[in-house]
Amino acid sequence: MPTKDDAIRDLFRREPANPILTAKDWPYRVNTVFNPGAAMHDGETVLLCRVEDARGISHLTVARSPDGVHGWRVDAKPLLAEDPGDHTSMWGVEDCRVTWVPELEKYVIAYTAYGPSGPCVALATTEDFQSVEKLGAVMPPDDKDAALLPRRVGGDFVLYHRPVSSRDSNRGNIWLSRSPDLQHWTAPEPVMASREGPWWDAARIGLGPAPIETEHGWLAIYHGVKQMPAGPLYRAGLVLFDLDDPARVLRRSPAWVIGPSAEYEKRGDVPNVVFPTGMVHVEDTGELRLYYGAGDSVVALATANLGEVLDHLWQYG
Ligand code: BMA
Repeated sequence: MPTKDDAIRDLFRREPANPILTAKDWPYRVNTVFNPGAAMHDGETVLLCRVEDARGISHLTVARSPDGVHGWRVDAKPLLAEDPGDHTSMWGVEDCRVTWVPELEKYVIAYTAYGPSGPCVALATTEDFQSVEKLGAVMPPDDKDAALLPRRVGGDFVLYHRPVSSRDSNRGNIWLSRSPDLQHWTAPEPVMASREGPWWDAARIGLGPAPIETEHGWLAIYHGVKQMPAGPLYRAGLVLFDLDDPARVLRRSPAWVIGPSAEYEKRGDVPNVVFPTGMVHVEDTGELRLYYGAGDSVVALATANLGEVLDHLWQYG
């Protein structure tokens, strides 16, 4: 097999200050803080964190830092929360991915709205992470892990998402839909399926942070689940989509590039979970900053070099 342990081990480096955000950093009482969307705004790193409260219901709250590692300032109130009057989000909102869309001069927040019919994909926009405009649910349940590309392709916005069917033992695959206006979406087109048998990504897969445009294609991180006797094991791999046909996979890493190994990843409310949802590309240095939830309990950061990540995919994908 053309996988080199060394190449994989060194690709993403864990931030020594991990976990960079925990429930203790919150200005109000919460259970856990994890799975953050990420963006740069006004020269600062903004994380829109999933916060699970003491009832078990999640909301999304903003944390800001000058360097993306230290000195986080956490808002006193959620930016997006449950809506008791809305069937699709009466049980809370979870796991957002944030995309800066230059055409709209807005950030688009794709998140999981949760209600009695199951989780579904919802969208909202913001200019400043202080107020939001909700577009509401755009995909019926069960569907989650949605992320928008930063620009139109072939005239349409493109949203990756992960519908789950009750056939095929609930395996989840990545699909995409297209829209002229973020409101009306085409029927899903298949993009990428979970692997089979013993593979690390055989039980379910879902897209992580919004893909980044590179000259070789849209670079994305996805999570893969392996069902173990002790429970699910969440790890993450790389994928490159065609720039002009984002439903086409050009390269996919055979092995995961980051998986639970640190203490804070192997413990927590859900042990053995690395769940990437935010990515910042520092263009000057080529650094990729991957923000992820660990153990469904805390927020952690791992960094890589974009060139090395693309080389890795090219060589082993
Ligand atoms: C997924 C989602 C995530 C969670 C992960 C691991 O299905 O619910 O929010 O982080 O499971 O428990």
